[in-house]
Amino acid sequence: MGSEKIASMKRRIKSGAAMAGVAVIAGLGLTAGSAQAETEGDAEILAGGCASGYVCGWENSGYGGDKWVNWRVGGVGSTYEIDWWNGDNEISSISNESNKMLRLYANDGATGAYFCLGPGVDIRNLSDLEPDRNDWIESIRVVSAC
Ligand SMILES: [Ca+2]
Ligand SMILES: [Ca+2]
Ligand SMILES: [Ca+2]
Repeated sequence: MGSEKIASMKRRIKSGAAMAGVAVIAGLGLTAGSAQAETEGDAEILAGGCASGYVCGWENSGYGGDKWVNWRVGGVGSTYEIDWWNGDNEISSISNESNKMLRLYANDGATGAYFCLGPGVDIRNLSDLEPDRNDWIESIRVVSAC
């Protein structure tokens, strides 16, 4: 209950900052993309810059804005805790560049509702999922099967 309240407060605070920074973020995105072009393959570029073996999650749809999740995916059973301030209930696009099946959870500590993201799967806009999973994910666990 308390954490949901904080999350929605945080969203309101941050949305103002995001609006003000739109033009700057777009410019940085272009720079980052061209820098990565020399070291990564086409698939990683198309997914907005996520290294092989990693799962990445962005603040905005289209693999844009702050990349709050950039985790080198561990073995089955390992959990990644998205930071409560930098990422919880903010992820809008995600790219699984690992060969592992991932569960993406509504709450901290791999608890609550979840959905699965297969190996190599990218979701450009989590709002496209049914039900809507935009600004929803709080933790990630590696599983052997969904
Ligand atoms: Ca979290
Ligand atoms: Ca977001
Ligand atoms: Ca959530």
